[in-house]
Amino acid sequence: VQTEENDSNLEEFGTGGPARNHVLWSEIDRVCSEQLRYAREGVGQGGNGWQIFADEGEIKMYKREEEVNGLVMDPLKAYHSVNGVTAREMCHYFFMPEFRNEWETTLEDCTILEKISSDTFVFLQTHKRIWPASQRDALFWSHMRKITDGLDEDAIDMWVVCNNSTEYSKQESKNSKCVRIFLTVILACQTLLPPGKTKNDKLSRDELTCKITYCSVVNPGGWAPASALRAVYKREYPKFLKRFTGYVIDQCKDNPIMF
Ligand code: 6CM
Repeated sequence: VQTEENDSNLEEFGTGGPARNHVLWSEIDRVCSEQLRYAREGVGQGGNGWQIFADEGEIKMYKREEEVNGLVMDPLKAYHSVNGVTAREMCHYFFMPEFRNEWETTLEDCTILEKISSDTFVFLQTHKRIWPASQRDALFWSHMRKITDGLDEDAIDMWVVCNNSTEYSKQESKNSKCVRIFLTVILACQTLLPPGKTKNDKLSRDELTCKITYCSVVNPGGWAPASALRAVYKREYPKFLKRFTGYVIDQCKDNPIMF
């Protein structure tokens, strides 16, 4: 039987593989580690500026209000927990571009500029214009990896996807009126099983729990009215997290479990 573990000829997905020789690799590796450390930091008891702005069931969303030269750059940290899917499945649907249009409601166009390796791509994404601001686009690398250290005590595995803007590819906007945004995003997921169960047991999907942390910082790249931008984020982030996780649960429900 060929498995990912015993076949050294197969590139091991989630370890960087051939991306390790790429000029962006040291940045990708560093930013992923920094973002993971940041995702693991809690939001405290309100003393350090995190304010809760969405609290619906398992979803808890926090922001810190920050402006740089009048531009809103509020960091966002969100927590969620869903049943029926694994950490790898959650990250797979976030990372793979063929599914993005199904859950990403702000997207107008998504182009892959470079496939660095099976777990590392460079994207140019054009987002829908939101009145009264100019249209925005983003050029970023995206990397999915398996995390083997520092897992929560109750977790059996962990996967992350990290997206970070880059200027390495000097691709012009598809629409000359677009303003380029700069983003840093991490989706960090851990799989939990009922006590005593392992992934080698025969499991049903209702025994799976996926614990999610999502962090993002978006620099709007140019002027956008602060109150309108905050109103957009307040509406769009909970919508994104609900829609995205619901989409993954739905896609996975009749498929074999992927760890
Ligand atoms: O992380 C998310 N999606 C990823 C895959 O698409 C990726 C993209 C992030 C882009 C986030 C910025 C979108 C907002 C652009 C509009 C700004 C216009 C301001 C006008 C105000 C009046 O990391 C999910 C992103 C969910 C965003 C709600």
